[in-house]
Amino acid sequence: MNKEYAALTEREAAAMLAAAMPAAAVSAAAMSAPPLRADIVTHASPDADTLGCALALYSIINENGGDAAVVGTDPVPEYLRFLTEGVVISDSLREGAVRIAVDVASPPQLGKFQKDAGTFSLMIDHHGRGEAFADHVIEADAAACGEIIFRVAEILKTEFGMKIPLSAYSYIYAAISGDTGSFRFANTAAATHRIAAELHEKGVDTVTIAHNLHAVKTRGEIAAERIGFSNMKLLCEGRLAVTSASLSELNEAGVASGDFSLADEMRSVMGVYVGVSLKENEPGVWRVSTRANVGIDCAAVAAKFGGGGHKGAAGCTLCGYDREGAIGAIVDEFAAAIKDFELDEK
Ligand SMILES: [Mn+2]
Repeated sequence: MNKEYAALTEREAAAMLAAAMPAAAVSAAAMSAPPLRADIVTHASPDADTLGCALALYSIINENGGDAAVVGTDPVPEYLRFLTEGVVISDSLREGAVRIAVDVASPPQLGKFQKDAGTFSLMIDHHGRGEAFADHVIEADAAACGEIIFRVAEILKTEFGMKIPLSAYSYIYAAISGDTGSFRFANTAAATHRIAAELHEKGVDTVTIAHNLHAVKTRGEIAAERIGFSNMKLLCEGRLAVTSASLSELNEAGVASGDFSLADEMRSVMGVYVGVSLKENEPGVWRVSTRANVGIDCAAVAAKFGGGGHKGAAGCTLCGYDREGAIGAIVDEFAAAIKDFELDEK
């Protein structure tokens, strides 16, 4: 798959959408064009950004006489169902529909649609690294794919006369709020705040979206936290916080593995540099997630165990360990990284 795909501007992407939209005041030719049938496809293990972007395009296209569907390979997680309420998320692609991927960096992230990657017409994404599989708008500076969708929506409105419903702006706000951790992560730029301010002025209920995304916890997550905090250990003179859950602990408490993810909570302990959360997914198989507050490279540690990720957030899987062995292996690596970091600081 070495086909060359074109990098498009936001305006070119907007024009492509508008050209097939009956309600758009583009041209007489467009007025007689059949309505745009578009499948907007999210990435596997969907998050607020991919779903928010897909739902925003969906509501814009349908508002303007098109026929859009949101398509995803995995079920919508419980905490995001407030977002998809009232919209059917399909798990199959329609014959003859234009295929648009949002927040998808490369074909494997399409999940079961990976084999269809070559049939996509447009990718809109903000991951710097990836593999383009269609003509694309890729802006690595954007904190969320939702920022790009916002600009495309504004072009559709101002240049092509399309109607943008409030729901689209709300979905875009959710996308941006999700990927910036409610405007707390380092990716949050001045431009991100400016877009958020515009969305606020347009009437988006920012308070409810932020609450649903960042404050609400499921009962499963609360049960997971109970296990996580009671198993927490502070090591390396309080610089490393580690917690873990064994398969039997998860099963006894009826906690789904997906609900146990406490690296961020570990990282929140005052004075801690690195938070680590381990869970046993199968006997002897430990999934490890790590988060750092300071310049400690989680990805480098994860890579030693065949994992990867970003400097501040990474993960790996350890096979054939008991709990103490798995914790010990990870702690040894981070203890060394913390020591190096502290020496560099001096
Ligand atoms: Mn994203």
